[in-house]
Amino acid sequence: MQLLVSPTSPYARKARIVLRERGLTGRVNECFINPHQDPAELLAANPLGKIPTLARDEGTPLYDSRVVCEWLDALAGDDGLIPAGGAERWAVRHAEAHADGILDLTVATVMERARAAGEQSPGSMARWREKIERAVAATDTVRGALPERFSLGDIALAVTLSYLDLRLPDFDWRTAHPTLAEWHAGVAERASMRETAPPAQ
Ligand SMILES: N[C@@H](CCC(=O)N[C@@H](CS)C(=O)NCC(=O)O)C(=O)O
Repeated sequence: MQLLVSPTSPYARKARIVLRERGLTGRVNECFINPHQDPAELLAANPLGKIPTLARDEGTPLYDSRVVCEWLDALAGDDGLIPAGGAERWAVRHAEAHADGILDLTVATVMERARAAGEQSPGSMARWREKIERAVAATDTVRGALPERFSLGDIALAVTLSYLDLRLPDFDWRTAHPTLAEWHAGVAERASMRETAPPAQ
């Protein structure tokens, strides 16, 4: 089975962390590609040309990090990273949606910055930045609802905060949110986080 990823994609990093946390690295190969170059193996599996995409041994390929993470977690068996039901399940699902929302705005900002100066929309970028800062300010509360046990919610939130460090280094979220910073530092120590850290840009 092939998991199509890149070293910097935060969405792919979620799935790469799930592989490690669930002991699946021997069953699923990580295949590094650049999705922005539309490689044939990616387009053959995912017409949207996005990562992560999971090319399974049997069945259709799966894509979108939420689907891929849930499928991998189920593949590994019980007692996984997503509670089966109840309030804990919704807290984990909500934390992932919250984190992915921040990622979407951050990725949009990166793409906008890559456009020629005259084609950028400073108004849109300012609005996205307000949303990012507002959502990060709400993250302690979102995190506080998560189960005691390490979950996909923790993974998504930690990956997102690390991605802010990579792409919006001027946003000093640690000074504004010291409790969140302390929690992030603890999660960042995990082997799964260290092994998937993006290369310095
Ligand atoms: N909602 C998707 C987002 C995936 C996504 O946008 N991945 C980016 C990499 S960070 C990508 O593949 N971009 C290539 C492109 O848009 O052409 C997910 O959670 O998997």
